[in-house]
Amino acid sequence: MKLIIAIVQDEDASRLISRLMGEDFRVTKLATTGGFLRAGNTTLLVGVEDERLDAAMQVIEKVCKSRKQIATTPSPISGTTGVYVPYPVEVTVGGATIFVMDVEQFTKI
Ligand code: 2BA
Repeated sequence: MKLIIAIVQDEDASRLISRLMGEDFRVTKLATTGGFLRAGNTTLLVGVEDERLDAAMQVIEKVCKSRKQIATTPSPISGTTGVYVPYPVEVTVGGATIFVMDVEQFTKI
């Protein structure tokens, strides 16, 4: 068994959960925050049998879109002054950041 940890944009989360559930995957949704943008994103935990891993990955790939975002992020003016000013940055976020892990044990009690 594998555990998919998929970090996706909030805009894609609802549709992705519906699609995964529709294909009989089990999903847990976590409200998370990206370290760089300090903005909300969604992390999904999906436990899948090895033979269904590819199918789950295909659903994620189909639903999740990459988007450009302008973000204002704090950055030091100088390393020594300790003064921080916001500045705009354009970043491309997603489609999805995915970790796939081997599951040592899966138990429901
Ligand atoms: P954030 O950390 O808020 O990052 C949002 C987007 O900002 C990233 O999109 C990337 O395009 C950009 N970015 C991140 N760190 C950067 C940096 N140091 N310099 C310049 N640009 C930077 P994605 O790569 O698609 O990541 C989307 C979200 O996935 C991230 O949100 C974070 O929550 C998660 N993530 C990505 N890689 C990760 C990793 N290796 N470990 C844990 N979480 C990760």
